[in-house]
Amino acid sequence: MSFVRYEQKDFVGILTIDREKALNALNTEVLADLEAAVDAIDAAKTRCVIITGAGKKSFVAGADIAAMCNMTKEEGRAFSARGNAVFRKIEKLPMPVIAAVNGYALGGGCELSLSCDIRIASENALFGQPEAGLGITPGFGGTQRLARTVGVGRAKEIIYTCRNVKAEEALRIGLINAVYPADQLMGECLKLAGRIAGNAPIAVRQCKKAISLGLQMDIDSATALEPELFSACCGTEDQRNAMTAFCEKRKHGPFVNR
Ligand code: DAK
Repeated sequence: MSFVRYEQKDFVGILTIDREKALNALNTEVLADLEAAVDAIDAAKTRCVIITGAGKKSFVAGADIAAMCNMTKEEGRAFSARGNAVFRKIEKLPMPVIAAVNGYALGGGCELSLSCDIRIASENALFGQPEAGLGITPGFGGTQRLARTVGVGRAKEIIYTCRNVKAEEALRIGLINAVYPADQLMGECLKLAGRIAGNAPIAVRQCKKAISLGLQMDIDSATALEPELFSACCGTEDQRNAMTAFCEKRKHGPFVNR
């Protein structure tokens, strides 16, 4: 039995981490299933992915504490490298990924949400990096992506104090993009995903690349990257059709990903 369910709704892939009795905590089996599910995404027909947690209480309550209890230094290094590799794979998916954060997003859960492009949360969502209180550091990219998302000072304060961040504050500090009542979360995420999927897939993917790669470069290299990604869109069927339709003052047809 897999700890990750995958469902395809039109152009949107929905990935649900399903280990509800442990609040979807990540152990090696869950990480393996997550990686297999990510690897199996059909990039040709998937224009946006949503990641969420099973149940009403938790997105992911962190890495599995019981599994980490007696880790040796070598095992700790391997576990951290494993999680980082899977989360980086999610971050590098060609299409946008939305985290539908439906409750606890602690430790590895917060880190998983940070490897997604966009975070949408329910009102009961709770973010935090409790690792220092457990005698460890965040090991799945939290020290890097939280600082890049909310700024260095805020990230350090959240990580050093291990305090939890409620959805309302998460919205205020830019950790999430929007917050909705729990029963509306999935509907709103599907709406957002549908809106993304309604745009030219090749162009959206080049936009993701431009932002994600460009942010890691100096401004000269980053602006030199833009013409390359722009030119990759030129001459595609979708670009020609959309621009011709504009010039002829009519609506273009659906995008075909060519
Ligand atoms: N790990 C394992 N089991 C967990 C879990 C977790 N992170 N969170 C919850 N559970 C389990 C509970 O043990 C409980 O199991 P049973 O007793 O029923 O068997 C079940 O889920 C329900 O949890 P509670 O009974 O505690 O539910 P409550 O509503 O009372 O409390 C809670 C919910 C989320 C506040 C509480 O469960 C809690 O504080 N959980 C731990 C949250 C946490 O500290 N998360 C961060 C984990 S540390 C690294 C690699 C990775 C990482 C760091 C380093 N390297 C190797 C370098 C990442 C670390 C983390 O994520």
